[in-house]
Amino acid sequence: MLDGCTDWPDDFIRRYREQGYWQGVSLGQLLREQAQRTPHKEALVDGTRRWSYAELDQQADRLAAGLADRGLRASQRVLVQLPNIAEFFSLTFALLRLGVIPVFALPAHREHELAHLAHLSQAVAYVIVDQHLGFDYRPLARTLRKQVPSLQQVWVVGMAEEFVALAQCVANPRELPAPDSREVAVLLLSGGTTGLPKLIPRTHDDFACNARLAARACGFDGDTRYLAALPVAHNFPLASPGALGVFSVGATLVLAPEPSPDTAFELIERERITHTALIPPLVLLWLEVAQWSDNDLTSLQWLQVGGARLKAEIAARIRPALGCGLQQVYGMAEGLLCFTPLDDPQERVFDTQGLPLTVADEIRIVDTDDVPVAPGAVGELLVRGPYTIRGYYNAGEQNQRAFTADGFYRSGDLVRRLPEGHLIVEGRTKDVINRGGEKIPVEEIENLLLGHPLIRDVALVALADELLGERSCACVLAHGACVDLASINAWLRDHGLAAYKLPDRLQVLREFPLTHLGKVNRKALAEQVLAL
Ligand code: AMP
Ligand code: DBH
Repeated sequence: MLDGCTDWPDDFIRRYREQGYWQGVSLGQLLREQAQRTPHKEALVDGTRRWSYAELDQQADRLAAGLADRGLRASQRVLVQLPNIAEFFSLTFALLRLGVIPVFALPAHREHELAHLAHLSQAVAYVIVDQHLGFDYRPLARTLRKQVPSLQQVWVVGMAEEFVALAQCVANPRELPAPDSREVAVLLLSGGTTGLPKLIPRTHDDFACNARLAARACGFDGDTRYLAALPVAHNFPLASPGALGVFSVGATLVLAPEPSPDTAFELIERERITHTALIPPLVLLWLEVAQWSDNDLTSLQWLQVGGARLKAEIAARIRPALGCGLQQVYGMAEGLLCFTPLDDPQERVFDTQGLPLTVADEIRIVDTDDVPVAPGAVGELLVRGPYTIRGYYNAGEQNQRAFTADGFYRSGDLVRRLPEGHLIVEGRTKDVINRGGEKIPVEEIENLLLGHPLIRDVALVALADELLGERSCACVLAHGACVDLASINAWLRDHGLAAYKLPDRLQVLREFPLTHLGKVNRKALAEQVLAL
């Protein structure tokens, strides 16, 4: 395995192969096999461009040959920062076929994160688009080149200026040795709202397993038309089941340049989209716009929602407003994926984050001493399985903390398990405000406040406090009329909340700061409120 990565122990490797989780096929081969089965089927749609499976396969081969001519070699890393465009996939499959490892940055990342990623991965090249949504990536490339000596080449989709156009990096396809399926295929970014991202090595075998089984859990088949509204560099729309899930069943991927309802609703109507995936804040936006949109959304069968806890009140509004079913997705780029089964009763779909994808996902729910909690009690989720990593890339010391001695990943998520196995995410280990020793469960207060008629959305954050260590601030987006702390707290008390859990402060805002993927950035929010 690639240096700096932690392999599974031999007995696990044997078991995952015997049980068919790992099929010994590289991701590049998967596309090839699909292109042989359904060459003329539409693989992806990007604006007016429509590529069949044969075309996507060939574009990848031509780029692979051209990039090999430019000196790219197996196991080198390439920093890829592309939005939802067709070239994301021709390039990715080209790199996969060369055994070159893409490091997927999000389009929203800037110098600070990119320099970190380039250093950490020792990337030899950086791939960008000239411009996207009004942002020019070329000045960013100039800065990065100066900062990171390993970055020798910059390839640009579009106008390259002093760099090299990706369109120039093509050559006649030639036979290339297929990479070993046990090798690292891609490096994903760990999310989290604090600190700089860590790199997550995913192998061909484990990532293919991830996408194939997720596609099955979501009912993808050849008739599926999936809209990628979230940035495809992220694990959710990339492989959970996302684009790779689409390609694993010969379905069609439609790319949206950004996830606004205006753009997405047009595409859903025009492309007869059947499935798409969102994070909760976008669900809210889509629900609001759907009220007055006259786009025809009737083709939409399933909306997958994940990335952060979806509130049951909002879950209940999805079918009435959008006319489709809800599937909750609880996942992490480190591996484990959970989905609510498509035939689950409504209360399970609204109130749980689903079942782990496979019986081989070993789940432990533990207290702060790593002792398993009683059945049904809340604890930290630890996980081990055929598509969950055993270590971050080049992160010896962090790995000591993030993994147990027997290879379980410490998710940092607080969950509980229902008797049937469904997991409910109750928060993160740090998602409790410790108010002078009294613990305030953030989600509980947020859920309550969400029921207040004047509150549209809410995030409860911890503010540093000399006396108490931390105190709580309810940051709210309000419906027009004014809200104040006294009336909110009176209302919370009326709803039976213990006095120690009442927010210490209320801050009405026009919007929340978001992470690059669009989750509420609690750290930035707390800083913003403190600065007011
Ligand atoms: P990331 O580190 O960006 O891969 O984010 C993974 C984390 O997002 C998980 O460990 C959870 O904390 C959170 N997450 C993902 N999906 C859900 C969900 N459906 N409900 C609650 N939290 C989620
Ligand atoms: O939040 C996530 O990282 C996430 C959510 C849903 C994820 O990685 C995934 C599905 O694969």
